[in-house]
Formats: sequence, C-alpha cells, structure tokens
Amino acid sequence: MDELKALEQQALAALAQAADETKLREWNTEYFGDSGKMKAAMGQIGKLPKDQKAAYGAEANRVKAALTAAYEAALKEAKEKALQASLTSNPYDVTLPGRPRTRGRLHPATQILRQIYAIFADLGFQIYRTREVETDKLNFEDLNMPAHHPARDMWDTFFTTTPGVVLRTHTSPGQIHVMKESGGKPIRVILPGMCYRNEAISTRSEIQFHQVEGLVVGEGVTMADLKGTITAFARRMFGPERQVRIRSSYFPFTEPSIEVDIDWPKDDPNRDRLTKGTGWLEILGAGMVHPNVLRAGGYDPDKVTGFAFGMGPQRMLMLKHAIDDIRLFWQNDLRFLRQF
Ligand code: FA5
Repeated sequence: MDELKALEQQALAALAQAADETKLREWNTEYFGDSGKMKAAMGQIGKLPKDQKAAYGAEANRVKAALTAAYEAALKEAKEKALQASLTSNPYDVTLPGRPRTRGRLHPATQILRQIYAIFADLGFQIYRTREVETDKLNFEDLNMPAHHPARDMWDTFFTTTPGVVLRTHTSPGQIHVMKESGGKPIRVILPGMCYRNEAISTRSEIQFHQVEGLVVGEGVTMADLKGTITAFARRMFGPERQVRIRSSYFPFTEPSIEVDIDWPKDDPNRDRLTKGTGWLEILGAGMVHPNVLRAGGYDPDKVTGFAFGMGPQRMLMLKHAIDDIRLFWQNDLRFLRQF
C-alpha cells in the first residue's frame, strides 16, 4: 500500500514536470504503457495473500483513476496552451473574414457581339477581323472618297502623327481587305471591331464604339437580298414585336444607300429624349457596293454585285434594354455592368 502511495506521489510530481504534449505522452507510456509502472502495480494483486487483495485492489484502482484524471486534465491544458501560443506568435488571424470569390461575367458589348456573330453564322456568314489603325487610302480613297471629297466630313477623324495613317472611323475599309484577299471568289462575311471618331460625345454618340461590317459579293446579289438579310437579323435580335424602318440615305461607297432604324421601347419615359422626338434610333447604314469600291477590291462590277452594311452594337444594346446613355458602356461602373 505504501508503494502505491509512493507511486502516486512520484507520478504526480513527474506529471507536473511534463511541459508539453510530447512529454505528457511519454509520461503516459511510462505509467500506463504495456510495461508501464501502473500496470506492474496492478499485476501485484495476484501475488498478495487473499486477505490483502481487496484493500490493495481498491487502492490501486483509486490511484489509477486519480492518475488518469490528472493526465487528461494536464493534456487538455497543454493543448490549449499550444493553441494560444500559435495564435499569438503566428500573424495568421483566424477571425479575419474570408476573401469572397467574385464571379466574373462578360461585358454587355461582348455579349451583344456574340449574339450578332451567332445570328450571322446561322445566315452563312464568316467572321473576319481587320486592323483598327488604317491608311487614309483604305479608310477613304478606296471607298470612293478621294482627298478633298466633301463626304469625308461625315467622319470626324483622329489622325496619327504619321502622315496618311488614321484611326479607322468605320469598319468599311475591312471590305477592301476582304476583297483583296478573296481573289475574285464570292464573299459573305462580317467584320466586327472598334472604330474611333473625333465626335462631340453625347447620350447617343461616343468617340470609341464597335461596328460590325457586313459584305456579300457575288453574281446576282440584289437590294432584295440586303433587305431580307437585315430584316431577318433585326427579327432575331429584337424579336417580332419591334418595328424596323428602312429609309434611303447616302454613302459614297454604296449606291443606292439606306439607313435602318428600330423603334425605341414604347413604354420608356426617355423615348422622346433619346430619339429626338421621332421614336426611332438608327442602328446601321447599308447599300449596294459602289462599282468603284468593287474595282478597288479587285472585282469586276460588270460581272458581280454586292451589298454591305455597318451596324452599331452599342446602339442596339441601348434599344434592347432602353439604356439612356451610351457613355455607360466604357465607364466601367460595376453598378451598371452587373445588370447584364
Ligand atoms: C458608317 O460608318 C458606314 N461605314 C456604314 C456603312 C457600311 C454604310 C457599309 C454602307 C455600307 P455611320 O456613320 O452611319 O455609317 O455609322 C454606322 C452605325 O454605327 C450607326 O448607325 C451607329 O449605329 C453606329 N455609330 C456611328 N457613330 C457612332 C458613335 N459615335 N457612337 C456609337 N455608335 C455609332
């Protein structure tokens, strides 16, 4: 019995010395392992005379329970201490809120361009990209506008410091590129891209905007094909409810020329302001390709005809969603962009 008491004292003293979890586990092996001291003490029971067995056994069990409880309490405290230490020594603050994962989306301009591509792909058009910096020759001259032609005034141009090089004012010079590369073969393409004009910025006009040019060249292409294509496109883009208006117009590079309007949403309170009281907003210019332009592209106007159009995706977005200011598209205001 005295040995049991001594063992308890010794074990408790050793436990008090064990500074961390590793030391505590070593202590546990020393006393409670397979060949541990507590097990050895329990083993003594069998060797004792019968009359002492009960008292010894009871005391041994009490010591075992006391040591187990002391060990578990010490282990818990050691773990707590280790956690506190790691929290204060480590700058990682577990109470900081997590970083939210933001979900991206496509810019509305990209969305509408993709819708336009899909519709024209269904109509059998290929997509063709051309440059945003152009020569004066392709932006104007090859499009039937020689130097000093008054029609150049329709496009307020950004000139570069290199003479004869401009930021393209429309996607129409792409017509010449495509014709030259097609080498006389029939053409059915759209040419999307950014255009630049030195314009007075307003609710309907930006100095930077997308256009999607269209060009079809081949034998027997007529104005009826142009009207059919534009009407089919507008039905798909705006739905059967919206009205399409085709009126005659003038462009030096098409003859005859038209412009196409879509009716502004009827229930929108900004309708009058944005359509200058007409109820219509123009989305594109178009026409039958002028013989001089076919010639500039290497095609023979006696053998083939063609139609072309140049549409404004930002204007179409305004019409689709009743957006009252074109400047919103490039302001990068997330409150606007998140609505799409
Ligand atoms: C042209 O640019 C001609 N190249 C279109 C064309 C192509 C005619 C082929 C015939 C044959 P216009 O300047 O009207 O035309 O522009 C065409 C469309 O681009 C407009 O209907 C409008 O939707 C859009 N657009 C023009 N200027 C701006 C601007 N400042 N901001 C936003 N969109 C514009």
